[in-house]
Amino acid sequence: MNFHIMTLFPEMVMNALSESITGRAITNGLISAEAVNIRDYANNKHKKVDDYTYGGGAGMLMQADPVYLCYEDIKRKTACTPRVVYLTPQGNIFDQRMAEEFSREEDLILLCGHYEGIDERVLEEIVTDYVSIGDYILTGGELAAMIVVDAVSRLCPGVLSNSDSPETESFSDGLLEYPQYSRPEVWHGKRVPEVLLSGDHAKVDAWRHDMSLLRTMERRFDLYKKYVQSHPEEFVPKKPRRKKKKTD
Ligand code: 6GU
Repeated sequence: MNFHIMTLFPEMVMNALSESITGRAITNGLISAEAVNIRDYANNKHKKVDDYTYGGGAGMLMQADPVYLCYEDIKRKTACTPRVVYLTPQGNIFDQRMAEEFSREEDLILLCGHYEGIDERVLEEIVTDYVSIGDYILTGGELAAMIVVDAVSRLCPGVLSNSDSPETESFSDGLLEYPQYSRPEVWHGKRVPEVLLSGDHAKVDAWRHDMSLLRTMERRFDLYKKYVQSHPEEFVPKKPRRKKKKTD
């Protein structure tokens, strides 16, 4: 999968992506990431890419032409016309389902805005997806783009080792992860739960599932409700036991 990030701060993006798991995936050729500097497409000697907004008001706007020329240049390198994700607080909220959908693309363009935004006319022509990472305002789209690239790349084949395959984690089944423990067996007087030392894999799996359910109920009741609705068979009430009659 190839990520193309359109930005005024290419170093910020590349520095983050070249570390850790995404960095290893790039080195191993499992994904590629290029940050393309929109400023390189400014057609004036001062490399200016922003201007005042028509109608007045505070702030500057990124102009249409540099963004468009940058997009056209990226498109020359891709086989098909890629989706263009514009990172904006006005977008659909990014979630695991969206990450899975993006991970099926060959190329993905991420467009990062700055200042007060981007001229609407170029957005109309090139953007296919408006995406937000949550209900708060960032200074620019770069951090949001890095989050999208991170979440999508870990779903690409080979990026994670088998032992931490994405299917066994939070959200793959709509539940939060169960608590985990490593050595030592006792730390600050706290023992590792006995069942995890039992060697009984069925029991361990059942315990982990119960803990996932409990944790999801306590911490994310919205996700818990969804899970109960989509797994009704798990919540069939047991036949009530007949009450013993009091004899005295
Ligand atoms: Cl995608 N961009 C900006 N600037 N702020 C945000 C955001 C994106 N998502 C949440 N807040």
